[in-house]
Amino acid sequence: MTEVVAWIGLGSNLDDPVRQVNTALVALDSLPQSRLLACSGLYRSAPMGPQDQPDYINAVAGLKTTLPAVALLDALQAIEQDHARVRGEHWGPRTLDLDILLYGDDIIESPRLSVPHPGLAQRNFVLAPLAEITPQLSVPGLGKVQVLRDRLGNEGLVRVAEAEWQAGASGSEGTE
Ligand code: A4P
Ligand code: MG
Repeated sequence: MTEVVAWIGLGSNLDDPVRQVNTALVALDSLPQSRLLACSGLYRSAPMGPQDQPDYINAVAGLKTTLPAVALLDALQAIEQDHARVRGEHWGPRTLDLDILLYGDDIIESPRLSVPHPGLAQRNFVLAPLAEITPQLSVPGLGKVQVLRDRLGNEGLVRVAEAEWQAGASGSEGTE
């Protein structure tokens, strides 16, 4: 079975987002045929899309896995369901969103999956945590993560102090 490194984007802006992201990381590490290789720090980011929603907590994790891409998507959606994710408005608030940013260097265009994730190059809340853990990685068709990250500014983005997220601090949801 082929082993690949998949890069997963995590996002939450409801019901104690720091806790949602931390428990999602534990769930990722527990997936079958998979092992968590790396995870970034947490970033607080202004919402993209509708503005009448709380700030997000975003992070990125690297997962070594032999799960095929669609099986990985199924597993991620099951974790989202465990986190009481209710699919509502497009780009609307959510307890947990798990996106496959990259699956090895595969390019996938299917009804359920677009990989690399189509928003990757435009989102500083994805590229900043990704560059923190794998700056030299090449994104198929787009180039190096660090170069892509450097093209974007830091607008709306703040890295959360480790003392805050390691304590699983609550009260992180909001618009400070
Ligand atoms: N899908 C296709 N490709 C992928 C992929 N690479 N990874 C399909 C995961 N899913 C993928 O997703 C809808 C469908 O996308 C899935 O059923 C899957 O088959 P969803 O999570 O149900 O819906 P969504 O998340 O509302 O839509 P979308 O377009 O995925 O939104 P995004 O791009 O995830 O953006 N602001 C900040 N600051 N931080 C955020 O994290 N996130 C969003 C959601 C909006 N604003 C944000 C943030
Ligand atoms: Mg999504």
